[in-house]
Amino acid sequence: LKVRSMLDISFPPKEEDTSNGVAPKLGVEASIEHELKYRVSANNTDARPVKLYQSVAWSVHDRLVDAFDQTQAYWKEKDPKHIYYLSAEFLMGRTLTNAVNNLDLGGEYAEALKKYGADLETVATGELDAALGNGGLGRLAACFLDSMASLDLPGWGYGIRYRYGMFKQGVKDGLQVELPDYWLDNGNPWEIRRPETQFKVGFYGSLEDGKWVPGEEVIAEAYDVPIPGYKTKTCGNLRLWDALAPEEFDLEAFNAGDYSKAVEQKRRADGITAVLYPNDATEEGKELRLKQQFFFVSASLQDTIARYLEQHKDLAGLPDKACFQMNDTHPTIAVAELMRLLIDEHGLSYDDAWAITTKCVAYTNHTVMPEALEKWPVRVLAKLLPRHMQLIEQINSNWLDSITGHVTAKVEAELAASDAEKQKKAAAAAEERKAALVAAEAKGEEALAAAKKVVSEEEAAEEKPADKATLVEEKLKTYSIIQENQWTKGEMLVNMAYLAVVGSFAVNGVAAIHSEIIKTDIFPHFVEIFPERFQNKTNGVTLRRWLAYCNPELSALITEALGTDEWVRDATLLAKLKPFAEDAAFRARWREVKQQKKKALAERIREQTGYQVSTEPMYDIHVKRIHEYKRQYMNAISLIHRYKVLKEMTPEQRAKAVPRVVVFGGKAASAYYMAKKIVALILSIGETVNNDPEIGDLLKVVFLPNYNVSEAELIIPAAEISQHISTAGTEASGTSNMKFALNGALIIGTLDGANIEIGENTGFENLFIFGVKADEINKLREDRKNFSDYDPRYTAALQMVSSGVFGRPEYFEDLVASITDMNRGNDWFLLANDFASYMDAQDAIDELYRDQEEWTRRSIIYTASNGFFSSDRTIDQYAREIWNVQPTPQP
Ligand code: B1N
Repeated sequence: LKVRSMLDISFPPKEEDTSNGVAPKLGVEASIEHELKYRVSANNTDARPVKLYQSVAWSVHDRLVDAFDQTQAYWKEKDPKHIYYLSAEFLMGRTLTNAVNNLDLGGEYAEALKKYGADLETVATGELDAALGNGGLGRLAACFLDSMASLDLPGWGYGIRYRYGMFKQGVKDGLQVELPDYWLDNGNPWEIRRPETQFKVGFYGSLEDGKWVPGEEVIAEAYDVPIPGYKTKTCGNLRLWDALAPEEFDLEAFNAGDYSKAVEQKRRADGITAVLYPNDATEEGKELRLKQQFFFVSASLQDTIARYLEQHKDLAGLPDKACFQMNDTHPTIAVAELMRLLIDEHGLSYDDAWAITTKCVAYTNHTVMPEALEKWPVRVLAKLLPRHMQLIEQINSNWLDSITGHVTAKVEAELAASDAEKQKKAAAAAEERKAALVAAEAKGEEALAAAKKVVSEEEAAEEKPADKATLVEEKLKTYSIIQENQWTKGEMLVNMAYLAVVGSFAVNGVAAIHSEIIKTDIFPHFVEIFPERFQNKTNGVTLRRWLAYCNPELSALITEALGTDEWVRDATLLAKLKPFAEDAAFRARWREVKQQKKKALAERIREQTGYQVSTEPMYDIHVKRIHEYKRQYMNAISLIHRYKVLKEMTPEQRAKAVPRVVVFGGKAASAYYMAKKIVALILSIGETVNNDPEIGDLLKVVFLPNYNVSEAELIIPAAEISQHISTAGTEASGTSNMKFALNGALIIGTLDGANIEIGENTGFENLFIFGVKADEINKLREDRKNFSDYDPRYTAALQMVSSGVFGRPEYFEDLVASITDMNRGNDWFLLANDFASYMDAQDAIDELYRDQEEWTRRSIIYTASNGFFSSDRTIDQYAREIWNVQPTPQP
């Protein structure tokens, strides 16, 4: 439904080939000048760096628009099947460097900027990060867009244009503070507003004669963000939706003199796209969040169907032209919304609509953490989306009907199997009872009476026949999309992951181990019904941003060694680097690059924290969202121990110690109590250790605030060791592990997520692997130890926290309790179990670092071994094995 009418203008016939803007006809230099003068009007100001950035960005923008228009026109003409990547998050970071280099204009822009005495790298820092995501899940979506365009795959991302992205993290009085991230502050040259593309999205209301009459409507308006592929003509699209109040309602209210009603509507619409929820691998269950989800899903599906119907009549053909990949459960309402659109708006039957939906929709699971598996109360869904709730009930009842036969057969088989067993047991029990009676009889009247009572109770219990119907009903409940809340009895919940599995033709996990765990622990009963639906697609990262552009020095070295830069497109070529690991001269140059990147990080640390760190020590990096399962806390405890050991050393011993700079970074969700305390603990340890004159350069503990994509681009190339130490079985994949490995950082990690596949590719002997395995976790959780059994180093370190060595002992009391007190967390993530082997791994790291030749050799092996983790490989697998979408490059 296009709600805005266009003025009736006839455009002149399109020119052949390029140029619908002015700037591309100008050379790069002239276009920057043009933008500086006219777009940002910098001539009479002291052309501040931000203005120069803006001009360069607008100049690049015009070139992007050309590529974008041509690609989209070509795809429209060829009409290939498209992939639509539905995601509540796209963590894009900065765009300038990526766009310039993907368009292969790096040389030209560098040349043009000389006139201003600037280089591209510096100009690029004028851009604010687009942080429309929390962490790995959102960044993965951004990497996927880059790979889709680079592989010439017809595809769009669909999401939300949040006006406030992920909060800015500051540090005040040793605590995290959250500041608003108004990323659109300087304007955004990378988006194109499309006021001509608007759709209505309804909420609330009621069903009248089976038809949904929404009680509130907002307008979704499109913004397009061109996504240039790497050295290809292809330019994909990320379409983000903004929410507007419907004008006709506004007008009505104004006319009726109801100003406050009009304002209220605007406020409600604004609220939908105002801010990204800052939760990573947790969910809050807020109604506004569901509103956001439905808002962008509905607009995206309406948009796709509208474009499909421009070129096709019969919606039965939709699955040949469109596939919707749901990035986690956040867009899962798509299953119900696609059904509604097909049935209510386009007149299809339920069965036809279901056949189409289940051929169009696929689902990626990103977590097994129970608190992140979305479950919406039926009450909330029925109020906000009454028609969708009705459809979900119908979907569920059809689903349960379809498997009743299977479940009944399963129950019968179980009954039969246990029957023989039971009979055996019953016979044995009867024997026992007989013997007991005989024995009791010998003891006298009183004992006999007591024994008879026990016998009759036992017999009664045993003879209760297993009621098949009840068993079937109980078992069916475990398959049901709608379930009772196990904590709040009586409250019914919609399990969005189950809805996703039932509605999708493919379900995948994001690393090999994770894809197994979802089959065995999360969806085992669904696997029984459709085993072929479950797949693995191991995550990947784009080598453009995460190696070529963030580490140009290392890239130049790789290109020189391989004699080509083709590895940027074909990451498997990195394997050819292996022999260079044996070349001492090459190793020296490799080390030089690392030193250079360490220097840049040291400079950043000084700027941001005031700490002066040397570039000589080992750079040990632990950056990712702060979460108990990721165990930054365990690292912190190990550092307390390290500090204690250093303090106790003689000067001679200290001279032999291996110095380290340990850098932490990561945001704690604003409502995540323990995570915020972990940040505070790290800050406090740094405060004590870094100011201890006895320690000097032997140990620095730095918390670098506001970890985000741009900081990561600076930090990762500087790392010598990186930490990925989640409790086995909890981190679905991890993606920074891949980035670190590709930049030649060694890994200390558990057998979790993609660490395992990195180990397989690199050779496990080259990683520092420690800790218990995923399949031991459940048992270990059951028999957690007493505090007194813990490793003495661990106990002593915690004692130091409690006794106030790092200040604020009361503040850290419940953090300590969470891993030592049976009733207050009880060490759910098993820090105590892994601590000793973690320390062994740390010792091995120190030992290896003494041998710089061997260390560098391994570093090169890491880069050479991990081309597999290019998101080009991941996307190629999605395209072939799930989407059935073909590369469609322009000639
Ligand atoms: O997705 C990444 C994985 O590499 C990480 O291991 C995984 O933790 C991450 C609710 C999430 N899983 N779930 C989320 C994010 C936001 C939210 O509101 C859950 N993020 C992940 C990419 O596969």
